[in-house]
Parts: sequence; structure tokens; C-alpha cells
Amino acid sequence: MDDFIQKIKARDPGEKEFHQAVAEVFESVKPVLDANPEYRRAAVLERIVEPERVILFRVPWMDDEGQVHVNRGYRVEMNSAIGPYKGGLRFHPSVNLGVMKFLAFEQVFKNSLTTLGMGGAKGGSDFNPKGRSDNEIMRFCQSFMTELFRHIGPHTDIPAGDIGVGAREIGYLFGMYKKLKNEFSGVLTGKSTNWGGSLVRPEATGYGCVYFAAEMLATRNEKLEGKICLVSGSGNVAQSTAEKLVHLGGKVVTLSDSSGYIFDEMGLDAEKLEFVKLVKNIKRDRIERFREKYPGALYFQTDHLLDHNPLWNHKAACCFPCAFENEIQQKDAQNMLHNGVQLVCEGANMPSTPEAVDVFIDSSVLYAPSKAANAGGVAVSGLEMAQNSMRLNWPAEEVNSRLKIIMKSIHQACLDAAAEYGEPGSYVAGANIAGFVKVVSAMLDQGLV
Ligand code: NDP
Ligand code: 2IT
Repeated sequence: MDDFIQKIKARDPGEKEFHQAVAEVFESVKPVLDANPEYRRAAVLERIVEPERVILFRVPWMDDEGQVHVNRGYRVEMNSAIGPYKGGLRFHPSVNLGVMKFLAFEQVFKNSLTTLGMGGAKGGSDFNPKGRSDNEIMRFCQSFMTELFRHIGPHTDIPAGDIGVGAREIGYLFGMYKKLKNEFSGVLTGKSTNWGGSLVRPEATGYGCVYFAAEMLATRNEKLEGKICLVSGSGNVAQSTAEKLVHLGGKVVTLSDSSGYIFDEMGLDAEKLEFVKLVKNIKRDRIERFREKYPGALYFQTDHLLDHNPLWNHKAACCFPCAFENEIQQKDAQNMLHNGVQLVCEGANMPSTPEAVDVFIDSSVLYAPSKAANAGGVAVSGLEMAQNSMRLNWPAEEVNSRLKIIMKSIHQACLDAAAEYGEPGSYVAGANIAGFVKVVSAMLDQGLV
């Protein structure tokens, strides 16, 4: 297995996030390969790390001053063994092929866990939306779609949002797709609810993450009620994670953005969260603004060069990283244990470094990796596709109760797979194995394609 990882590194040096994601999955699935020797003969590992297709394209656009800019657009269609390609689009300056491949790879196993039939993909651009006007965002999205449209479709590849892509961007992308194809179809998810979006899709990732956390705590006869919670991020996933935690009686004391974090000892409530939504979603401003309205809170600027983030060093029972990959370093994980943290549940994709994951695995902390814990978002995207196919919309209660059932079944699938392959209680092993087995058996059923 180590040789195999070395080969991947040598073949595509520089794709460090992709190597990290592959190493984590392959470490877990060793016992599956040992139990199924035919998998090696069929080269399933070699096949599963190679994207079925990578689309890379130029995205030219004009800013409000008439200046032309050129960004790079990506869609990595990783695996379609169990359904059409499905996964978000990320607009962030850090986007490159390695980041896209890591996210697409993770998406394959995550989507497999949802119980729905969706393959895995990811796309996006190194475009930085910060400080751009609505018109600039619209022109960028339109230019992006003038190439992407020929590769996607409601039965082929169904993108959605991710960092930097929310309801506004999905609207502009959909508008251009519809014009180019002369077709109103469920080609994107995360649409607004008055033209085909599912209720609860915007909240689904965060709500699902909290439902997963509640399931984990229940295995120890514990509840979220009364527990102090640290949440990072202040975007889509962080907001809905915090909201559901507050609903269930948790005390959320932190939120962050790429500049810094707030600490509110009194805990957030519905009114404070409404203010966060205003600052981040409408004004598109900094989380620092929180302190102007709530001077009792503290604000700390983030130093990205530190080997730890002080946000994770506050006393708490539960941690919900909901911002960015590798945001929890080894020292953060050690600080959490030192402070008596009981649970870490990942809303963001791969937010813990491998060294931090090792700290969690060697401890008694309940640790849920992102591909299980944040699968609620893409699961409700799958429910949006189902509703679009039927040309009807379910009420919020229906979607929410299906989301709960899905998160419960992912939790159970993780525990079952972990126990079956000799790692009882490991959500990391369980998520990787359960996700992997379903995809690989579908690949083998479909022959060498
Ligand atoms: P948003 O764009 O809505 O929010 C991203 C948040 O992360 C913002 O608060 C942003 O701050 C912060 N952030 C960005 N870069 C950094 C950084 N380098 N350090 C610290 N904070 C940072 O994105 P989402 O909430 O949708 O995504 C958050 C995470 O959840 C990502 O890992 C994403 O892949 C994952 N995810 C998203 C799903 C979805 O449905 N949207 C589904 C499953 C996972 P700022 O405002 O300063 O940029
Ligand atoms: O990482 C993710 O699961 C997402 N960004 C959501 C993908 C989707 O298709 O809803």
C-alpha cells in the first residue's frame, strides 16, 4: 500500500491534498482488499484514484472597469459507478487540480454513504469572489457556464455549491445553462426554492452534521443539550450547524472567517445568528462586525502561520470545524484533548490534518470524518434531484425527516462496517470501508470501463 501511495505521489507531485485523501482511505480499506483478493487482480485501487474525466478550461471575464481577467475552470468527474457525477463547485483562489481531485475523491465515498445513487465529482475555479460586485459575479458565472454546459446534464453530472458558491451563483449558472441548452431541468442543486430548489437544502449540511453528532453521543447515552460547542467558519455550513446546535440546546461560543474568530461566552442565540447571516450573506463582510453589535464578545485575528488556532483552545465538549481543509493541526487536536473535548464532528471537507486525525484516533474522542458527517448536504441535493424528476416539492418536514433518517443510516453503516472489519467504534475506518465497498462492487459489476 505504501508503494502504491508513493507511485501516486511520483505521478502527480504537488497534489498534496489529493495524496492526503487517498492515503487516508487506502489505510482503512487494507482489510477489505485482504478479504477480497480479486480486487487486486481487478486493479480497483488503480482505477478508483484515476478520474474518469478531467475538464480544464479558460474562463475569461470583464470587471466593472472594463478590465479583462482570465481564471481557470475545472470539473473533475471522478467516478460514475453508482450514479451520475454529483458534487459541488468551489470558487476560491486556492483552487487547483490537486484540490479538485481531493474533493472529487472524497465525494465518491461520501455520496456512496448517502444511500442514494450518485457518483462523485467536484469543480470550480481559482476565481476570488471577495469584493466583486453582483454584476462581476454574474459575468464570471456566465462565462464559466459557457464551457461547463456541454459536459453536464441532469442524467450526466449535477453540480451544486461549495465555498464561494451559494444560491446567488447557482442562479446565474442555471440561467446561462438554460439559455444555452433551451432546457429547464434539474441540472444543478441548491437552486432557490421558487424555481426548483428543495426546502432544507441550504441548511442540510449543517443540520445533518449535528444529527450525526447526536447519534454519536447517543452511543454513550449523552445529548448535545447543555454542551459547550466550538464552531469554525461562518458560511453556509457553519451557520446551519450553529443554528441546529442552538435548537438542540447546545451552547455555541465561537464562529470564524478567514480573518479571525469571535468568542461569545454567553453563547449564540437565534437573534445573534440572524445578525451573522446579515453580515456574511447580505453584506458579505467580516465576522469581526459581530463585536460592534455584541460588545460582550471577543474578537481574535487569525495568524495563519501559527501551528495552532486559538479558537480550538477554548474549553468545550464538542468541536465542529466548518471552514476549510486542514484547519485543525496536531497541536489543536492535543489542545482539545487537554480541554476535555468529547466529540469532533467535521462539517468542512477534510478539516483535520493526518497528524490531528491520529491524535483523535488514539484517544477516546468521538471523531466523525467529513465524508460521513457532512454528507447531509449532498444527500438533500439527491432529494432535490428526486423532487425535480417528479416535478413536485416536498414540505420542509418531509425533507428534514428524510435527512435525519439518512444521517442515522450513515452512522449505523459506519459502525457496522468498522465492526465487520475489526475496527469497532472507528468512524474513520467505517466510513471509508462502507463507502468503498459499494462503489467497488458496482465497478466490478459493470466490467472494465
Ligand atoms: P462558504 O463559502 O459559505 O463559507 C466558507 C467559510 O469558511 C467562510 O466563513 C470563510 O471565511 C471561511 N474560510 C475560507 N477560507 C478559510 C481559511 N483559509 N481559514 C479559515 N476560514 C476560512 O462555504 P461553505 O460553508 O459551503 O463550506 C465550508 C466547508 O464545508 C468547506 O470545506 C466545504 O467544502 C464544506 N462543505 C460544504 C457543503 C455545502 O453544501 N455547501 C457540503 C459539504 C461540505 P471568509 O468569509 O473570510 O472567506
Ligand atoms: O462537499 C459537498 O458535499 C458539497 N459541496 C455538496 C455537493 C452537492 O452536490 O450537493
